[in-house]
Amino acid sequence: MKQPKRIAVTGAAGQIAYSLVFRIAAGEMLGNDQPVILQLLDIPESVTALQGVVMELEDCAYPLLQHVSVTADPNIGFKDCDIALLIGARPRSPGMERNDLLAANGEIFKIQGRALNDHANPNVKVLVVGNPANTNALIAMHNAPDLKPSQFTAMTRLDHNRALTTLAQRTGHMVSDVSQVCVWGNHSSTQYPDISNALVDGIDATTLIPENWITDSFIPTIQQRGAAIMAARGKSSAASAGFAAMDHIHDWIKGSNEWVSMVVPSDGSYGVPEGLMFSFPVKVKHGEYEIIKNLELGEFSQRMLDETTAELLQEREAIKDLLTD
Ligand code: NAX
Repeated sequence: MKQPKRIAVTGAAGQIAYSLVFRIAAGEMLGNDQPVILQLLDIPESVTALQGVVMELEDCAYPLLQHVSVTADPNIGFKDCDIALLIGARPRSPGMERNDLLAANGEIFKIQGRALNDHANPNVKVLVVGNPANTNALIAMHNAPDLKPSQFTAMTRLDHNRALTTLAQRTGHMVSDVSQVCVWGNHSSTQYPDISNALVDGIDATTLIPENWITDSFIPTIQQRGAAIMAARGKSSAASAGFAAMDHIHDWIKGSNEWVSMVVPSDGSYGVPEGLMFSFPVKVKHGEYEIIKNLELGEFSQRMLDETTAELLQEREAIKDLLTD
């Protein structure tokens, strides 16, 4: 029997976590031979609700689930964790300006970054889901000086998965026929879902679709998909977000020959300022991701990258007091 992996989940009483923790316990994220310990973290007001989640987890009698703990203290919640899924975040309340939201979340991720630094397994892999995800990850990373920046990532895998399905549907193919799509930049409406290198059944995708479909339909559909789900369901995406988080961690740990999109610290590739948390196309081998280099960016792609980079730089400027090195 393998040693159990400790998985910390913040925002564990929320809707994404509710669609995720049962699947992790079932072995869907790390494999059906990997025992897990779940360390669930939320704010004090939600601890009672979390006790209910624990009872439900227990009632599933998962063979792989060794233990579940509940806390509102990040120093306890992150203790020795191998994987940290930072899902909890402060939602925008009425009258709240964008910068107020950045600051409110910034405080949360500053504390969590420090707690990860001090208490997590030194090789912890961190995925930030809570919005604004790129900048929250930047803050956590800067407040964890003993961990490597490469241990911090944020999630654009949901956007990536949306791009795969949208292209598959448009070309009348299966999702498994589609490869080399990617999402660049911020997990926001400035993100650039890019199919200029995509293949559908080995064929250049851009030869299978009219050019204006990309700009008039594909890009805005992916950029606005969260809002469309909210309008239809009355709630934001949860099951698909939880599934994307599992995809992200699964591929980061187990590897992926296929291109995937991950928000990672920029190494200066494609002119993105070094250290900015930016979504790139990556490949993952032996638990390490590598940004795919030397893709040719046309004028349109470059403009899209510049726009999303400018937004991320503005976000960084708004929270610069929370970045300690
Ligand atoms: P919910 O409102 O259902 O749950 C959020 C949970 O976080 C609540 O239980 C709340 O008490 C908790 N929380 C708040 N502050 C906390 C703190 N300091 N420590 C621990 N827990 C804390 O939201 P849910 O639908 O689960 O979404 C969670 C986050 O994911 C939101 O920020 C949302 O915007 C973001 N999303 C990110 C996506 C991505 O692709 N990166 C897609 C889905 C989602 O929109």
